[in-house]
Amino acid sequence: ARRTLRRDAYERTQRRLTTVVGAPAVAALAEAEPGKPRRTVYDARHRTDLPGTKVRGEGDAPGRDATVNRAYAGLGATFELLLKAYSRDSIDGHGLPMDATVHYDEDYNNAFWNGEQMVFGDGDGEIFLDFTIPVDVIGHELAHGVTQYTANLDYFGQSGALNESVSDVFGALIKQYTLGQTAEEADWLIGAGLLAPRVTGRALRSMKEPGTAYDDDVLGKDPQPATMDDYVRTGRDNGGVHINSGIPNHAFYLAATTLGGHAWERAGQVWYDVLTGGELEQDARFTDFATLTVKAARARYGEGEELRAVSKAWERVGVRT
Ligand code: ASN
Ligand code: ZN
Repeated sequence: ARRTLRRDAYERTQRRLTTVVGAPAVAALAEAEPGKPRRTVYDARHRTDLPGTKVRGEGDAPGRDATVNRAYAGLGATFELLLKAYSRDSIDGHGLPMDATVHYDEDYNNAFWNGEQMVFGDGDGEIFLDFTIPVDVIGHELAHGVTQYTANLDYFGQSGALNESVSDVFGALIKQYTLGQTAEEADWLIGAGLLAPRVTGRALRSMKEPGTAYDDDVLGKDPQPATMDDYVRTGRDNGGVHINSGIPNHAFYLAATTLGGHAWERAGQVWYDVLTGGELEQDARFTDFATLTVKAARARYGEGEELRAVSKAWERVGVRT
């Protein structure tokens, strides 16, 4: 039922967008202070009405609730990476206010982007802790917003796995940017610090070694493949969107670590160019995305190591370019 609600909100946003696109005057009006985030954090107080009660607005001092402060900081870090690395003004590129609700529902074991805002559960404490703990999870949900306003990849099958992967890629980049890490220093985990102490595992996913993030009695084993040889055909999870995302995730990891240095700079730029460049179709398959990354690497950096690293990365995960 919740997924349906989320889907409805998402589609409402899609319809609203159609009326806004082509009206640059409206977008311009919204840009009160370009280059500055406009964050609001709400508290759902363990209920499910959104957005809930406003508890921290832009420029407000930190309060006593660490969850609120983490959400606020995570939105800020995401805004900063988008602006500094890609000259993008917020999620929509036009200064969209960033809203997040924390303490959603009781023992809620997830976080999501509902088409308009981020929503974070506290976890049940048995399997998951507070979903605002990993900054890459905050970045992941915000990146769903960026995807919605750009390539708008269909959330099913390979395009859905690409949608998920793009969120993991930019989630990981936000963490690395925040910590000032190079590709070789990064852990390439999504959701480190989120698993409750009794769960046997390190994180939700590993971009470095998909399929090894956890192996637990309750959660089972991390089902992610790293290459096309292990692609999972399933009807669950919208056709395995959180499963097969391991393949493009690993391709990004390979490209970024081959290049070295800050992953958001060259590998991240190539992925960002594909996501926002207007050529990626909503129903794109892995090979479509891969081909566009090769084209984007060549367009931005010429016939050099970037092009070679990107091509080789896809070859190693078994995706044709
Ligand atoms: N946290 C999940 C995600 O962003 C929530 C979901 O919709 N499956 O992909
Ligand atoms: Zn996601």
